[in-house]
Amino acid sequence: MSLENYYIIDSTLREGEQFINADFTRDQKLRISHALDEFGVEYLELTSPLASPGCQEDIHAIVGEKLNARILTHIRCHQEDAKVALDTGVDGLDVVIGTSSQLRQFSHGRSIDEIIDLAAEVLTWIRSQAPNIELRFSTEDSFRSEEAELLRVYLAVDKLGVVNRLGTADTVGIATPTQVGRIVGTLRRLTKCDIEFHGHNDSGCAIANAFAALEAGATHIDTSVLGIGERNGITPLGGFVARMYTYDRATARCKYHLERLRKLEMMVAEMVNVDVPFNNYVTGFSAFTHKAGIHAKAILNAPETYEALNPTDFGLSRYISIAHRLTGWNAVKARAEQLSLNLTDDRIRALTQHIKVLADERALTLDDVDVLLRNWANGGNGHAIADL
Ligand code: HCA
Ligand code: CU
Repeated sequence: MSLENYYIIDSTLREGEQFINADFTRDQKLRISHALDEFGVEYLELTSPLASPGCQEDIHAIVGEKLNARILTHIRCHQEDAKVALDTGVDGLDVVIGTSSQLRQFSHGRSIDEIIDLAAEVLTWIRSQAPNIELRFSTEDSFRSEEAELLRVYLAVDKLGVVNRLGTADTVGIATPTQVGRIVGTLRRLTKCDIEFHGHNDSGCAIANAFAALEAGATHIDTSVLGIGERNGITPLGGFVARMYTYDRATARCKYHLERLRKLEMMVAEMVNVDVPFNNYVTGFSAFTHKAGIHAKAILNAPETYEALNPTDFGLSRYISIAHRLTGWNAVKARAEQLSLNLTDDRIRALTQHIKVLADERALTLDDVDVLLRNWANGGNGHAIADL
């Protein structure tokens, strides 16, 4: 298996705009577009021009920036929507229609045969109007759709010979990697189109599902910065990139400016008024911290022992915590060296035991340990908390 030819369709400005706290201004959309383009995502997906007059103008503005990323907009399977979308000058249209019984019953009310007829009419018309546009057809709620019906829709669309890409969407976040692999794998065998996966994260599988889709032959993955979207969102850009980096570091480093990730996330987090979670992929505050003495020792010898991601590739640095009772003398010694203090290994070992005893009694800070190190380097060896 070789997963070098994958493309990110970042949907922060479409799915992400559906996040409860997102109300992007034009200026914010332009800043996000530029930051994503500089990071290196291959596509930006923008909210439908039918959503509001402002959204329509936003698309014109972003198209006018002439970014490297290709610009897509996302529309319902309606000729009227397509007409307006084509006038915006985007590079591609992402057309979607629901195929699950839930969506057919409670959303658009069409049968599978009617969906096939409508898709044929709209997609053929788009192609006749725009021979060079990138055209994608996706089924909403693919993974709760009846598999035979779903395939009937995809194969009918594929047969039209007018779309570049078929999209699969785990709209309610219930699919498992095995299920995604099966549907995408079937499409891979039966069609020559590119295949896109869009996965929600309601049950925590969005990144794993995206990876399973690629393994099964998908070519395009939808993401958003910090995963923002409807409810608790979709595959997060940073987490997806971390996944691909651990699979093939060289390709991820070559495709994307990884060191720009943190700034991009901080910017979007501020715009939508959320904090970056402490355990966020790559950029969470504890992502490169090490605590237990055994870990610290190995990290000091060779960081890759306990780090699958190299923080410096992301413009970040690791932190070894020593002010606690799980600490080890190698880490304490490394700190003494950082402070240019002269202590023999025996003294460092004794001080480490002392730190453990103190830490059993109360929480310590790095400052506390630094004071102890300096005292001991000056000949002291107090055994009471009072020496802090
Ligand atoms: C939504 C639609 C969608 C569309 C995905 C796609 C989904 O519910 O807002 O176009 O492939 O999750 O099904 O985002
Ligand atoms: Cu979605």
